[in-house]
Amino acid sequence: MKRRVLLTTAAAMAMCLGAGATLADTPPLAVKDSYRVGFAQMESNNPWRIAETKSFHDAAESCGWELIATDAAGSAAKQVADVDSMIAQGIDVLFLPPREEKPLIPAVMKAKAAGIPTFLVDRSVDSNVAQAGEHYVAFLGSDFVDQGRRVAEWLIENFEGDKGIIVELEGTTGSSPANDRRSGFDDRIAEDSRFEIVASQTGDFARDMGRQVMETLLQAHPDVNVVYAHNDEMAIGAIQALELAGRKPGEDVTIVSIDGTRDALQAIIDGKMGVTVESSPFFGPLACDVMKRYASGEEIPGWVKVEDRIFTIDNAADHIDEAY
Ligand code: GYE
Repeated sequence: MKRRVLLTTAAAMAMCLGAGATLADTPPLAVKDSYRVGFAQMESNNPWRIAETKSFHDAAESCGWELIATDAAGSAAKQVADVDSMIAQGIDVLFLPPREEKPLIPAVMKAKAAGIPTFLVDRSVDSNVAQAGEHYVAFLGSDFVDQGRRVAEWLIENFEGDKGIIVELEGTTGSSPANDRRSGFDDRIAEDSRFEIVASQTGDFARDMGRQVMETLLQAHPDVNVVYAHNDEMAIGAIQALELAGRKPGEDVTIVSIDGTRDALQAIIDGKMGVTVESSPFFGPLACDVMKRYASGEEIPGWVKVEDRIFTIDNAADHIDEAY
């Protein structure tokens, strides 16, 4: 008797899933003129985040979205709650930049359970727990390990001193760009014996915290002559702290970073910063394109990779007008 029930359940499941489908498939998306789209932003405390949110609002107009955008104000718990409320409001599709790798996994799982296809944008989640093509459709974003590696390579080629004493300002603890920008840079720089990382501490991707952490680390390591910040906002904060302490960024301290904000390009033009590897916040058009392709049944790779440029004194002035 028990066996018959099991068989019946299996047969019913096979019918629901249809030919070729498996339990691992992500929810389908209908082809429609207009979509109700959720964009659950994590915070709005820096130009990068503001540019990204604006890019989604612009895409909403050109792509025919009814956009529901929220701001979790730096709280992963609020970001999960924001996704809950979007699910309740009947979104067709979710774009989620997960603030941290693990705490946002419940939001990804709930969206899938509610039949809503999810695209992770700009940051990813822990791949041991949630996978592209199964729990979410794809991750749209940069190769953060490569960004860190390219910063290290620029430093190896351009640093002129005998000994590079490095302070590293890390991004938000537990976030994919902080984890990967650290490993990409640290692994590459370890291959050159001129360099030593004497301190590595989080500045939460924020200018103010970058400045404060730099102030403290300067007292413990007054001989620092390189600062690697995981984003431009912290680099600018570090420049402020260094100048306040009488140091000369660009002369006695080399500042290297990632993003490509207007302030960073200006700092490069002013000779205070050496390099910033691009990490573009303009995800709206890509989100529109990938979503439409998914709806039409096209197979989307698990990682839709964004290619990044590199900004130095050679080209910063050419790009500052388009910067944010
Ligand atoms: O570098 C930073 C932002 O997740 C790629 O987050 C993004 C990073 C970006 O706050 O400035």
